[in-house]
Amino acid sequence: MKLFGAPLSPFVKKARIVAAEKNLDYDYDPRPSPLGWPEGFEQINPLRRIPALLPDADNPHMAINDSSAICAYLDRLTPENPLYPQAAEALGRALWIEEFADGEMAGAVGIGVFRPVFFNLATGKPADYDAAKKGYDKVEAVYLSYLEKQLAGQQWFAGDMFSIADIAVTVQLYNLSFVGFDIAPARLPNLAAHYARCTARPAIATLLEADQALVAKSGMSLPKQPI
Ligand SMILES: N[C@@H](CCC(=O)N[C@@H](CS)C(=O)NCC(=O)O)C(=O)O
Repeated sequence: MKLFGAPLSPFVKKARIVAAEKNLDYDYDPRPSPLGWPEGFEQINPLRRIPALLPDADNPHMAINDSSAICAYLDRLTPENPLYPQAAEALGRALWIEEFADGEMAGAVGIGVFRPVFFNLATGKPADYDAAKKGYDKVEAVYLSYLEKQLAGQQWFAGDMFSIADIAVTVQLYNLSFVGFDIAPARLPNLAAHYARCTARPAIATLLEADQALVAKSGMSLPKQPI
């Protein structure tokens, strides 16, 4: 199978974390990105979004698009390390938290915080940290504070297992951290501990290290922001 999409996309990262947690091999094409699409990518995903997955690399018309669809597909490929709870309530909670993180929250993180810094720098403009700070304040007030409460008294978001919900939240927190906005443990202790727990997992740590190596190589400066 072949997975498409730039590594810094949180949705691509979600799919890559699931593949890594499940010990699945895949070919990887990192080229498609909101900053540039390879010719013909619409044949794979008419919505022109990443990630996209071809179970059969030679058949672009049978793609599975959207990270949620891709992750559920990958989970079913092997019974090893299931990432979706079995019990109805825990499954429902996992899918809700995944949707919460992937939907409006991802928009607020991506457009409000990540883009004013990273897209500006990647296109030769100065980072707009004023806009990003405003964006971050909204993300914390509306989304992170809700997630903090959801973790009260529990290690993981859904039931007692690491699941797709934990991955979906982690990739969003990572994109905040990537552009300098590390969540404050004093205000969000449960979420900060959860993030540390998730990013210590080898499947996740390896991918994040690869991103940091890319940034170091590019010479881009992404200073930590006081929040
Ligand atoms: N719900 C989709 C969202 C995918 C998405 O929006 N990806 C972004 C990159 S992070 C994208 O492809 N954006 C296209 C654009 O901005 O033109 C998923 O979970 O895969």
